[in-house]
Amino acid sequence: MHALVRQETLEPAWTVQQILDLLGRPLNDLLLQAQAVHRQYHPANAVQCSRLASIKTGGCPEDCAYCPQSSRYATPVINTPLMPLSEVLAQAREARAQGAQRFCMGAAWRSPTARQLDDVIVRVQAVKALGMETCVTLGMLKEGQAQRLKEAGLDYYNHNLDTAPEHYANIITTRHFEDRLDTLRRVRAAGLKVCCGGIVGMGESRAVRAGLVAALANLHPCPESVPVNALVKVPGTPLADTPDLDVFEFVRTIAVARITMPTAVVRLSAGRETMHASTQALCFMAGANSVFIGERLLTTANPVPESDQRLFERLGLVAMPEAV
Ligand code: SAM
Ligand code: DTB
Ligand code: SF4
Repeated sequence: MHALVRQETLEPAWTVQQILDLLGRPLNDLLLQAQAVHRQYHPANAVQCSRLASIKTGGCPEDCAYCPQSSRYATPVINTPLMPLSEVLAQAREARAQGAQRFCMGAAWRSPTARQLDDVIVRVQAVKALGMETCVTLGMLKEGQAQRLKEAGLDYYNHNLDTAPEHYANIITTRHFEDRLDTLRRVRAAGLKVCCGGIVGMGESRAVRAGLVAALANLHPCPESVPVNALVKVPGTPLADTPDLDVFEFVRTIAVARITMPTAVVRLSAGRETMHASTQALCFMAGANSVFIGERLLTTANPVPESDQRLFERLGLVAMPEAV
């Protein structure tokens, strides 16, 4: 059955109101429910580890209000052309040595050209040959491009919904929520695994967070990987001065992602650098079972490997695949 059928013909699996009701539960009740779902579907203490590389940085024509790589904002990002294959391979080897199971390459494009896709394909094939899982995030894909990535051996395509449909135009005006869904359909139709999540802490209401999780959970099938990013406030971006979100709201968002998408790997994604260890521990209790490792995300800082190793030891967590 085509991936679109359920979305267009059947009732959504989750309503926004159901998710709002979950978000409003006492925290302990919500955590217990999320942890019970987690244990039913996943090994209790195993964490999937991915490593990011920004293979083409900055100068992006899009206006995503959170993003330091948009050419519209004066941010500390230095624009950099496509990373040479040798450097990609060096970073992938380092990532593998640090315990990353998956290598994710990001490019600051609205949508890749055919030529740019060729360049990415060479890099995907080389990383795949190291025995790692591969993921790329390149923006919107045109007809046939997802198929080409699949044939090159790509495992995952990352393309986030980022926020709820009704809030999308407040954050990004250069494309529409529906454009994201079109790319996700192409990715699914090509047989690639889907990595799709969003950002919280952009000044949105709880209803918007519920709307984002509903949109993700109602994708059919639901994404294999769901990155939940806490906004990294980069100077120069329109969202740089957004007030901090209550950490428990972040933990609650992780919990509802876990409950509504039980089979997905839920990634405690951007924002860990400034997140206290105890908040991260709550996120793991709420059902997060993936992180980005390595001292950089795309353009911003992430905890250094020693700090994450210590955190895993303190919490008794083990990197996948060793624990599964
Ligand atoms: N240009 C492509 C796109 O937008 O799909 C791929 C790269 S883009 C940087 C990938 C994702 O990074 C975005 O969808 C967003 O969720 C996340 N991201 C970007 N800037 C962020 C920030 N400041 N804080 C948290 N997440 C961010
Ligand atoms: C995702 O959801 N988060 C990652 C990855 N997918 C590409 C990117 C986070 C970027 C954070 C800001 C930066 O480092 O530029
Ligand atoms: Fe460009 Fe992606 Fe950043 Fe938006 S999130 S400005 S599309 S790199």
